[in-house]
Amino acid sequence: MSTSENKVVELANYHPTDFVLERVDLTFELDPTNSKVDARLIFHRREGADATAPLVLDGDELTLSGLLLDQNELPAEQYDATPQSLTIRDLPGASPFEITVTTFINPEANSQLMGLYRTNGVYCTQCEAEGFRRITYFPDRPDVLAPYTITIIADKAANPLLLSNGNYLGGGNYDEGRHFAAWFDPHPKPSYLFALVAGDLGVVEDTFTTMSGREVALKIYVERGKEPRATYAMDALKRSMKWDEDRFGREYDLDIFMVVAVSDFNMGAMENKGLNVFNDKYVLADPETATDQDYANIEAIIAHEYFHNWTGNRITCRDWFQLSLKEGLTVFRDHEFSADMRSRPVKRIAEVRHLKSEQFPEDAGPLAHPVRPTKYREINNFYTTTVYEKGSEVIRMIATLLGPEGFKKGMDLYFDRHDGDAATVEDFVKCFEDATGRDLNQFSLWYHQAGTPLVTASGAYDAAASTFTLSLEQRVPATPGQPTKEPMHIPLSFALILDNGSVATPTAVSGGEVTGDVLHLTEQKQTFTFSGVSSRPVLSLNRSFSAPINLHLDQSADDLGHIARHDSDLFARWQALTDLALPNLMQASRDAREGKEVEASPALISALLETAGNHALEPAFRAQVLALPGESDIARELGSNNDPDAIHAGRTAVLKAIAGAGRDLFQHLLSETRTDGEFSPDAESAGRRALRNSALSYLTYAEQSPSIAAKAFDDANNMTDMLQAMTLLAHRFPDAEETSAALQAFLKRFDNNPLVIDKWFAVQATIPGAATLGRVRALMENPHFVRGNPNRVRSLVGSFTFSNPTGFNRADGEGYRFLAEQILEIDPKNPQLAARILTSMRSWRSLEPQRADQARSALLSIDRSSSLSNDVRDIVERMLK
Ligand code: 0A1
Ligand code: ZN
Repeated sequence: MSTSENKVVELANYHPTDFVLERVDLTFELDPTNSKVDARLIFHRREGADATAPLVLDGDELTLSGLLLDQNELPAEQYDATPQSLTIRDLPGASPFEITVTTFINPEANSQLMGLYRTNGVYCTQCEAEGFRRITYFPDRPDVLAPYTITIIADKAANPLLLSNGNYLGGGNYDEGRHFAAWFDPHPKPSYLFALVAGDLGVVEDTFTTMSGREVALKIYVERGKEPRATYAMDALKRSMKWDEDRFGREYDLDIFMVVAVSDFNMGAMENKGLNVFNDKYVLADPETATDQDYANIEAIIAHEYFHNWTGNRITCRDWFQLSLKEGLTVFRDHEFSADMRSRPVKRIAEVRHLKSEQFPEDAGPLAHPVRPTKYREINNFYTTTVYEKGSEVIRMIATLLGPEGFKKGMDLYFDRHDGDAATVEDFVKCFEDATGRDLNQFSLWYHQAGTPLVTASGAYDAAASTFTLSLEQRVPATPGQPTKEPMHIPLSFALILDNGSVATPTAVSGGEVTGDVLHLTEQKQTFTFSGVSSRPVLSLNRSFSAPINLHLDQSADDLGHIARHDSDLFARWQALTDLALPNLMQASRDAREGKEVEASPALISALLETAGNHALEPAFRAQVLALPGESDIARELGSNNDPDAIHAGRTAVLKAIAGAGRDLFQHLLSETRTDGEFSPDAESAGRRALRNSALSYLTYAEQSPSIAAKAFDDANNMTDMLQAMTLLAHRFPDAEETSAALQAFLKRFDNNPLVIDKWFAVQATIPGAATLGRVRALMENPHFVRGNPNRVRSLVGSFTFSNPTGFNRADGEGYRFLAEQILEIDPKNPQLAARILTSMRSWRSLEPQRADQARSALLSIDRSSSLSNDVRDIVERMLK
């Protein structure tokens, strides 16, 4: 993983292993710099496998210290060991044999955070995707499943806690101040789900009684003193367990379920069987230090990892090409969970915003790949928004196509048929075909063709014939390695909305399949005709974002306004208002670029203010509407030759015009949403805070003075309000005295809380404008900037490169040079982190020529380095192709 090998792994070369792994027995003697690992592995040769094939085990930076076959030492000529592999020849035929491998590893020196490492004095593992091979030589692939017995021996005073997967077997004192614990996981699992944690941690405990009446012990381990901040996560866990029983009929299957929060972690969290390991950012929360977004993230990620117990662990992936089998499905499940816990339409709006701002650019750029790729050079680079979020959208479409009952039948069959398997995407789709009889052959192209389909639609009403005709055309853009595409099966939810707001019920439809309110677009061009439509309807298309597409449908401001007022689908209302705003924002960017005066459309202003002041609508929805498309959304719509400064200037001018026109309303909203009572993180209260904070944001445009944001900062009694006020101060009035006072006060108050310090860095890294690079460089010298901590690096470097379009894309190219410098610095220590941050340049080709040139030079400067990791090498080469 860490070395820059040139190996491409291809799906077409998949073969099952020659040897079947029956059992795994691991003994760890933990030491910060020299931990001993004894791995006893029982294998037998697979029936029908080549009788002379050697056993080849994977390694990564390993040294072999001992090797036994059935307890006897092996002669040197029978095996070859390198840091990357252990090959053993002349092994028995069908009868089982035992291999014992001894390795020594250095957890303290493991800065990649893959395999066994130490974080704040705690031993912890991360094995997905290929981290287990950094612990011992092993068939480290997801289709090798076995039950594991684990013994952990460690110094008792420093590590009172010794945890691994499965159920606790027992433990006791060992020697010289050491003690041990043994765990057994009866559920056969692949090595990527192995976990070990040892250290001294605090715990929050609870229990859950499953639907069949079994009591499960629940434990969330956090740094000592932080226990009160883990109670929300515990509540989210219990709700997740109950929801998975109610909605999917899935029950938990061990005596204990544990979550451990650590502060150094490359990703969000990891679903190790019975022992989830979390980035503490997604566990710890209290009103003083966590925002509403933090609470929502914790709820979603706790659920996501828990749901993996069935979709990922009980049924795992045959190979890493099938990653979306577990990730797309588990994201779909966590989205549905959050929708049930919160407001479904508001959740859907947030999902689609995220999909469009993260996945659509990936799918439109040099890193585009199918949900089910066919080759990779570095699997760590495929934990992408395409595999996760687009993968989830594909499953949502299956649910739309089959309806709730058909979908449930297919899921039940999947759980029945594949429990205990390492399965494929084809296996999954087949379950829905077999359960419902529906042919999903064409639909499966969603897994195999990359790129966001563009659907162009136009409607025409014929009053004399009482017909409405809808012409549709689809085109899937070329993507790397896929120059031409087949037409897809695109389910489009629709409504024909009449003048009085009711929905037309046509007497007949021709031109293609329509089921309920879903149109099936299956050909490149298709025309649907609806008969018996007595007056001109307004077409609402792709309601609830039933398909992850770009839709071009020319609609008048009046028609969009009609949808915004009348559609029963709140998502469609939000979409209509967005469609009203986008052309205005795009024109504003063009005008700003040409030095022309920017105008805000009166239709947009009145529609927004009407929605903002409409008490019949939930506050969270109104806040979503007021948060107009962002600068990156505008850049995406403009498509090419982008000037981020002009986009920023144009958008700001439109916001100011809205703020000016809506000043009274925003002031009214501010006082109306004031709450002095106790903080509650529930969705409704969070929605009220969101509306209040968008009103505040507009007022800072209308007032032109920092005083209102400074007052909000002083008055804030929770982190959501405080962070928003500090962000408004810093972003609108970076040089004001009030701003430096607030930043200083914030740092002083929270300087012992790393997760809050991350916010302090991120707010400053995202101040718009060219001057921010200097500020970021200065912040890197701040004693709070800890290079080895991924959260901190992401909060400063990542926030700057991903979320500061004007600062990062400075016309002089300094932002790109800064990124190149940082990548080369981070890469030798943590290649995964470096590669991920580098993807912030994935849309460089859509910049105007001067910036694009500068971006290319920076990428080339990375490419020229001779010592890149495989992770960074893979990304930089794909981006330059
Ligand atoms: N399976 C995890 C994501 C994950 C992937 C790789 C990791 O390696 C550092 C860690 C976590 C999930 O979907 O939550
Ligand atoms: Zn996942």
